[in-house]
Amino acid sequence: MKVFINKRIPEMGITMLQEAGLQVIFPENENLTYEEWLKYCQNTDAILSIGGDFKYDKAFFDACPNIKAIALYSVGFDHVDIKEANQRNIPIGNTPDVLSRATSDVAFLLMQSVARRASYNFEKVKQGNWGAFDPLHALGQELYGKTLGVFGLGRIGFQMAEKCKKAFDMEIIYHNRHPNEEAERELNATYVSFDELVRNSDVLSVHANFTPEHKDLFNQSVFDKMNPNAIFINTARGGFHQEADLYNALIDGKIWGAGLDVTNPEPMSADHPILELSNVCVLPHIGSATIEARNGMAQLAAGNIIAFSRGEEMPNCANPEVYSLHSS
Ligand code: 8YV
Repeated sequence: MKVFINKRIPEMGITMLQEAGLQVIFPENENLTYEEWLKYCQNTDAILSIGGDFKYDKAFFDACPNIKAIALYSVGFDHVDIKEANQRNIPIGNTPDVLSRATSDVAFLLMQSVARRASYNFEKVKQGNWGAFDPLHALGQELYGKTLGVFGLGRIGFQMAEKCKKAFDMEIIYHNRHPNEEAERELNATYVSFDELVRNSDVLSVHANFTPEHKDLFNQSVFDKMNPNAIFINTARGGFHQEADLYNALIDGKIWGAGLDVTNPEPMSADHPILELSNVCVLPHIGSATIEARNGMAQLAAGNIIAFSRGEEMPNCANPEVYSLHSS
């Protein structure tokens, strides 16, 4: 079975595939155009897919009828049309859990960085502008006892909430599709409506799976309702927030600050005005960028491909329903 991998991943994942007797194909250069990428995908049985630049949609599946399985090197699968994959009986693997710690660490890092204006102050030092001591300049805020609102309290949201609880004794409120009993029991988290989440959070951190109905959910009307001391954190997907509205909310003082590991679009343009603000920290989508998380992702993604090659169900599958849809 041929497996196309569009970028190098930690060696252990590649070794696993080779030891399982699979033929691994890498592109000649990793920055493929859509057309070049299609050519590779047309001549392969399975893809170990890194990054979300290209969509797995109807046009893709129509153009690549030989594809039988896709193992994503990500937990998010918003770039896959699951309905189309299901119709074609294509399992879509993903990499949950192994990156929850690393991604929630970045949410926690952004929260503190914004609260203490760390990026702004670091920039000043780099520019030779340390400045004289000023009791009133660029003051931060403390997080002790404040309220963390989690939008999407699943695996990553739980770990962010746990860190905030342990470090700053923060109150945890959350909004989800379903109540999270573990978080209520262990973190004393309280389920609230979306409106209450928006109005009552001192820090509002987004951790949900991105779906089309979430597009621009955090927009002007939401920022207008937020507490003017609130910090907005997004480590999930840039599509959750309306970036121009976020910028306006920041300069109009509707919210206090924002920390983003994801932007809309990515990469964010270097001359984006949001980067000029002292109450913002932007990172280039590094949520899972630790040795530990990336090794774990390599193992899960390779494990998914190997399971598929043996006729087994992928152990980590974004569309497990695919296994029952066509079975009778
Ligand atoms: C990846 C991610 O770095 O897992 C996800 O959903 O966003 C990140 O871990 C990115 O998707 C590259 O594949």
